[in-house]
Amino acid sequence: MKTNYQDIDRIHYEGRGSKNPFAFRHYDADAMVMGKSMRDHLKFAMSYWHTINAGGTDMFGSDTIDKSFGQSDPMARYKAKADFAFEFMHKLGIGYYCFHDVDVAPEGATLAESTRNLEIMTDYLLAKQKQYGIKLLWGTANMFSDRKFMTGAATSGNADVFAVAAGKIKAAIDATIKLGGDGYVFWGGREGYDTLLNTDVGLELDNLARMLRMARDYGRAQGFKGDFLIEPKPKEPTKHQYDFDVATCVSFLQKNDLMADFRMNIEANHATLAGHTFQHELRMARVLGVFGSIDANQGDLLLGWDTDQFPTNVYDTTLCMLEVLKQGGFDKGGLNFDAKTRRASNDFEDLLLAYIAGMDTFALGLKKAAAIIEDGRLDRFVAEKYASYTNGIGKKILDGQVTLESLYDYAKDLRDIDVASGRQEYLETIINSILFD
Ligand code: XLS
Ligand code: NI
Ligand code: NI
Repeated sequence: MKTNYQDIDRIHYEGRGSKNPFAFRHYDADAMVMGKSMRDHLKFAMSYWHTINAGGTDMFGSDTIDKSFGQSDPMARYKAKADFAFEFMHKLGIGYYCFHDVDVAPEGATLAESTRNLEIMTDYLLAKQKQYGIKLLWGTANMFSDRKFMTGAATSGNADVFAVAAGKIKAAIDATIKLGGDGYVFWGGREGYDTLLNTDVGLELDNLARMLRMARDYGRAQGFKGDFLIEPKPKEPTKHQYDFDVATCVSFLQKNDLMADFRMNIEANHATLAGHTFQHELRMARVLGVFGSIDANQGDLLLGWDTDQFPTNVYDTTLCMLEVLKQGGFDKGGLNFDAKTRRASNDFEDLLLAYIAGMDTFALGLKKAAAIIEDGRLDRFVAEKYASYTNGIGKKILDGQVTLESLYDYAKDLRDIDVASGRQEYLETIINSILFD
């Protein structure tokens, strides 16, 4: 199978029978699902770092695909990258993108030089956004790659590093506002530790809170109305990251009085690294009131690291979209493919095929999640499971009309309480029948 990237036209919906690899079988952007178009439900975004920059380097070998786009001069190269990026999104019908500062502009020798380059490039990106009708979903600053961040950024032991990190955040928030971004992400790649023997956890956590507070105050003062997003991840590159999972992040935000401005950017592979399912993290975010955005990918459960694979598991995307539908859809968030093609998938066509796979898997997941809701058996089962709280003593408990003493009196002579079966296997069969019958 050999096709030239340049020869591939825009990707269209051809439906379920199609065997054309460069077509959608499920993603029909204008098709309506539960009263809303698939495009609006899914809000797909392209990750700039993986798609436009990553060349397949791993611990054992160098790049397998050349993404210099024929340019050696740094600024010319970043402009060529942007040209490719927008044409690529246009081919796929993707409406949003996400970036780190260093993904879109060459780094200078100083913060001032890097910021100047970023300003030049955001002018360029803004023109591209207008030309193609594509929007920025979120921006962020890379505070993990450069060697000065080796022991953290906001949580570095070196105050100069803290200052540079703050400056980078300022410049990246400015860029995000200029490009009309709906979110600003904090992924604390190196905000954690490798050993407690050399770490003042209390100071580091307080400094992290100081940084987030300053970012919030600066962004709001500049008129940023979007979400500040924390992206939980338990480990990698550090052994232990402070933003371990949704619940950990929420307790940190609550302690530091930041709940009003921050939500979660939940990544599938980070959830599984934390020992949770993707659905668990989404459910926790929903229940705790911090559901923001999603980094759509999948991990390999046999491996202990972040493989950032394109999502192809329909079961997972179905349960994900079930949570999104129950949330009432995305507010300012979307589905960012924080995913990279495998090192050995090294043609530009593979990039298209990977996005088609991810978009179709989420489109199918959306249809199946809607089918689960329309079917109603799952919701009815859950409603019945908790029915004892809708009247009698259960209602009194929910209404706060009981005490330990009154419950003692109520319960003291109860015998043989009949708790209904959880019926897990039956419920899994319902999901299977909706997915595969
Ligand atoms: C890495 C993270 C990163 C964030 C943005 O594991 O997923 O890509 O999404 O800094
Ligand atoms: Ni991510
Ligand atoms: Ni990741």
